[in-house]
Amino acid sequence: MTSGLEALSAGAGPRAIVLSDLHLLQRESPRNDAFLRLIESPVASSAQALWLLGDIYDLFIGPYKFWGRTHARMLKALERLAERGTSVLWIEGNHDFHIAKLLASVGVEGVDADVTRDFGGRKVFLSHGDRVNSNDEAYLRWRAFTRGGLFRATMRAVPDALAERFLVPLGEKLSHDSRGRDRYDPSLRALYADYARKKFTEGYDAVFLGHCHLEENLNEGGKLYFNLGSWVQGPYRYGLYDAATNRVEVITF
Ligand SMILES: [Mn+2]
Repeated sequence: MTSGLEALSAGAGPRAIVLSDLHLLQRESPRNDAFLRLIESPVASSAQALWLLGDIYDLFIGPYKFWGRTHARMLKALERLAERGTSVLWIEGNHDFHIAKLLASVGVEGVDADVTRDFGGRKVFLSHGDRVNSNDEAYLRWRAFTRGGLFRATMRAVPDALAERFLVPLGEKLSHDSRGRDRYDPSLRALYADYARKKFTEGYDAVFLGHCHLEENLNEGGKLYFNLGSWVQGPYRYGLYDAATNRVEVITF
């Protein structure tokens, strides 16, 4: 049995698998395969929740039917998890959005917003984290445009076949461009930690962010800030959050 993918034994509190910024490709790859193995594994079906915090794919946007075909195995696996009682939440990132309807069709909650959860008595804050850096005005404008009604209506107006002809090569290009260019500003580390501390003062016990690709697993005064980093360079791993201890164990598989 592969280590890290076995079923969880009964714990004192609920546990959640946390993933963000995997930046999976449009086609089969070892990285895509690792994600599929994880969501098809006993560890995923024995966890109470699976939290996907955005940018799971390098490009996965729009309400198109062809995604149902190209991502059939992934969607089936998430559907199976939801059916077996793992609560699956997908917070949209800046590489995967306008997918809530597609996700709802397989029993997965897709959200274009920050999420507050009561998880085993812990007040948990979940976000992609792309609005943490309020100095990045160009990005925030782009974000507002791509999430707005005009962009959404334009995407809806594009026929499925045309979207596939355009989006799949664009996704491959994005993945190619981002290879070897995964260096993020280290000064963001302090900015993100301070953002988490602000959430602690608002009463949150645990704060989960992604986006900045800077791995973090901070415990301060019983509070937790966790960021998985990204899979672009690092090993294939997930965060296992235990509400009983309010800590995350990073598990490489
Ligand atoms: Mn992002």
